[in-house]
Amino acid sequence: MKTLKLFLVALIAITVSATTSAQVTDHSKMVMTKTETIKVAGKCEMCKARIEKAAKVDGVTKAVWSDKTKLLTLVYNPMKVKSDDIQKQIAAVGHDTPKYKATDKAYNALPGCCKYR
Ligand SMILES: [Cu+2]
Repeated sequence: MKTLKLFLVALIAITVSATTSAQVTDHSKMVMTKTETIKVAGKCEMCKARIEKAAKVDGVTKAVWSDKTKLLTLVYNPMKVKSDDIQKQIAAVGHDTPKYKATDKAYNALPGCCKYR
């Protein structure tokens, strides 16, 4: 009887550990994403289209900018792309970000309605 009890306990232990390791495997398959909100200078709907297009580099799954709040919400895979790299791309098309400022050349190339400075 004692042996049977021990056997049952061992069986449960094995089942539990098997379940746990299966969950660990599932976690490793998950895609890591990071959500970040950054301030991006801009004015209108044209800016919105330009900023979102520039922000959608490889590894970025979502980029939404609001002309009211001037905030860009990013969802990206930090293993693939860094926030700095995304900000560089946005600055390159003429829009200031907290870390990177657009060059005068890029800024001057913006249409009149988009001049935010
Ligand atoms: Cu604009």
